[in-house]
Amino acid sequence: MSMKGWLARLAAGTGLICAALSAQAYTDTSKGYNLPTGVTEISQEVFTLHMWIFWICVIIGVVVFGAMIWSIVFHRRSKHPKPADFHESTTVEIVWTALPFVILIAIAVPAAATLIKMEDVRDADMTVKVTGYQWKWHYDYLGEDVAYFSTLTAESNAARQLKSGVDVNAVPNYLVDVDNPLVLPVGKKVRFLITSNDVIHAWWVPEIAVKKDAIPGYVNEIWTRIEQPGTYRGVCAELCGRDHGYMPIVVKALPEAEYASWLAQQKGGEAPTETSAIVGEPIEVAAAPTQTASDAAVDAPIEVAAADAAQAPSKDALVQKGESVYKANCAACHQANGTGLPPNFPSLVGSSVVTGAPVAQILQLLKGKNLMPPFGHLSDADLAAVITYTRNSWGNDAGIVQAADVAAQR
Ligand code: HEC
Ligand SMILES: [Cu+2]
Repeated sequence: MSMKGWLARLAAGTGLICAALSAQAYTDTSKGYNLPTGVTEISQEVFTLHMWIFWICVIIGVVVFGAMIWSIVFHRRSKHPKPADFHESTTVEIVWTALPFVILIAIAVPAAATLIKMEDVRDADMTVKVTGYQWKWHYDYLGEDVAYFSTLTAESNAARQLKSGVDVNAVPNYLVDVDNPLVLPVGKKVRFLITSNDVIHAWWVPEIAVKKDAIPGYVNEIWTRIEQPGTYRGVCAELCGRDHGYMPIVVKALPEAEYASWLAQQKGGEAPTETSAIVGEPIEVAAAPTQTASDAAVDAPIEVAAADAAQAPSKDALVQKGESVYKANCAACHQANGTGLPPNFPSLVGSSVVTGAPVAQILQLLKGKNLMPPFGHLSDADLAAVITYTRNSWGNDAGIVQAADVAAQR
């Protein structure tokens, strides 16, 4: 084939591939190769900017490589054994200085406008403080008295363990699902205050175009206004240690009325909503007023009077909730079946601490011990549940612990 024919084919082929890729990019943005267009005004602006700059780069690439290839092919030595020897063209110098300048301005002006908009957190309708932890997120609805942790679902967490034997393709939303998603209203300007409790994390949800570092000692600001109800997933975007890949983010955007009732429910501490069914109500449950904090009361499993059942959960409820708290927080060291990884991580099966007086176990969980980190950041209710779970699993039978018992030791 002649050189010309070959070039024509190459050009046609490249054109087809480009066309196919860009069609793909525009139609299937969530699963394709491109950025998602997202569900906020800003995310759409970011997407448009991205495409605009992408095509500028494509044109520059085609022109530069085109000139290069053209020169290489048509001015090769066999064709032009005696090269032309011109230099210094003022016109060319001016053109190739002015043109990039114009292109950069054409990129910078709209990009700066969007950046300024992103930073403008004034007149927010509500504020959520987002705190990164190794390896989970904490959400605090400022002024609402609603705050909770959001961790990888027990299902994903169990499946990810070495030799879990679970087919991860069968786990829905494997590694991008959490127990308690961040619930936000649609159409409201939500300001985020983003910080960290330990190392640098980054809170990133592509579909709402929010990506901000969470730095200990600093509070970064950003905002969003979600336009479409739905579930939007993200991940921590700053390498933050061993489990960096296991602290996903889920934002659930609800229509305003639904959001309002969800919020009311969180404040009332009512039955867990469907969004938090796995770990139970994410609020810090106030100490149940029915119990005294004396050691006697702690030692003896407390009979829950029917009238107080709403306040102090039953053994079954505690064990059920405790299991998911355990899977999320303890199983990595003590293993799902409680046998631990001796000699470093002791077995909880028949452990004297687990089967002994609850106070010792409560204190060990609140304060930590040697290699075991403290778990004081968990709510009283979660701690009571997980302690009850360990006391009543794997053959252990050592009574229950309520939130008030935990509160008494804080
Ligand atoms: C990072 C690993 C790690 C995690 C996570 C962890 N533990 Fe431990 N745990 C330990 C280690 C290490 C010890 C032994 C501490 C010692 O005595 O030096 C221990 C001891 C214990 C003991 C006392 C056992 C005994 O017989 O001495 C209990 C009870 C316990 N852990 C419960 C829990 C619960 C409940 C959780 C989850 C909320 C949890 N642990 C999470 C590492 C861990
Ligand atoms: Cu992180």
